[in-house]
Amino acid sequence: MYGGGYIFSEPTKADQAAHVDDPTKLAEFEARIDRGEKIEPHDWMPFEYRKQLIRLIEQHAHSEVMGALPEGTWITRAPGFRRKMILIAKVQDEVGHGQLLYAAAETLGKSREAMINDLLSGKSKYSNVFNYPAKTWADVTVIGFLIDAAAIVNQVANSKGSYGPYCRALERICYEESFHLKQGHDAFIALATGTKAQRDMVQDAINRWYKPIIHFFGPSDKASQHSEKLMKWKVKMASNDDMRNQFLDQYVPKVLELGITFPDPNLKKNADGKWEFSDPDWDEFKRVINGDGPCNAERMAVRKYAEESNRWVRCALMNPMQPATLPYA
Ligand code: BYC
Repeated sequence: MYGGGYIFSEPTKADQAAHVDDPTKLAEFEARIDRGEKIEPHDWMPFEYRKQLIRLIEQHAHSEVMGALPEGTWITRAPGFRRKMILIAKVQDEVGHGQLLYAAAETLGKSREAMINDLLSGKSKYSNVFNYPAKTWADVTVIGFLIDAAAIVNQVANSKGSYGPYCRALERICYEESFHLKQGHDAFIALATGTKAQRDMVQDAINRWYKPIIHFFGPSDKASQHSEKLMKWKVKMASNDDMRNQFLDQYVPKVLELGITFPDPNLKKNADGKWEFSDPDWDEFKRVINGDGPCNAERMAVRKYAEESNRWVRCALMNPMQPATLPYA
């Protein structure tokens, strides 16, 4: 349905458990990684490296596409024509990022159709943050400013990683995200320096988005299942806690300088440079990433509707020789 002609059959759990990589090839591969070389699609790679990359890039692609939804609902309601035009362009960019990332994941052998099916069936995850509602225009400014900033911290680090197609996609995405961040910051400042009602609205949005943003970088390093392997193979270039810390370092001051506060009395930077914060309720994080957040059902319903109602476009593209049934003009 999506083209590409890739052949991929999901390995069974038994196949995975039985798989052993050739030790000589594995050693050569790891030496390449240690030398900082890029791995390309035609190169030999360990089974687990391929599997982890598919998981991570696919989740990232889904996050971009699902991430277009909360902001997308505000296009018609954005305040003024200028903000509407900017938001249309931004939402379009996010979907384009999904396109780039699906293409990068396809180089590893999983078809786009299989990825979309796994999203729609709930098998694949996507970023926690897009399962929260964008209730007011201030939420859109928080997404554009702080979620995009958080994404940039993650993506700039990982664009220096080992898998060529993912790194190149991330580099391109980061250029666009930098514009998104600037527009989000600009819209955030406009509210934070506006009337009392506008300031209250932006404070309320920060109060609601603080926890999901802390969750965005994933569980603590101690609880992270995949970090060790991914960092060894330079897919992840910084740990979850380090990325979260870098984000807090860069962006907490930018919020506080506008007189907006965070709903956590324990948020502070220690002398060792590490940020401390209250327990952000990791049970809530687990519920949200496993399908039981405030907006999971709604987001999936919208995605399923789009998939179904646009099926005819994909069918038409897959069959260019179909004679036209209507005159062209
Ligand atoms: N949300 O072992 P861990 C954007 C899962 S969109 C959901 O630490 P890992 C934008 C994790 O998958 C860009 N699930 O995982 C778009 C794993 O579950 P599975 C969003 C999460 O992979 C529109 C389990 O928890 N960015 O910028 O080593 C508008 C254990 O975690 C999350 C990306 O997608 C989460 N937040 O590290 C505006 C970046 N965190 O798979 C903006 C790509 C963890 O075993 N992803 N989980 O079932 C990554 O870099 C990494 O996956 C993470 C987690 C750092 C997020």
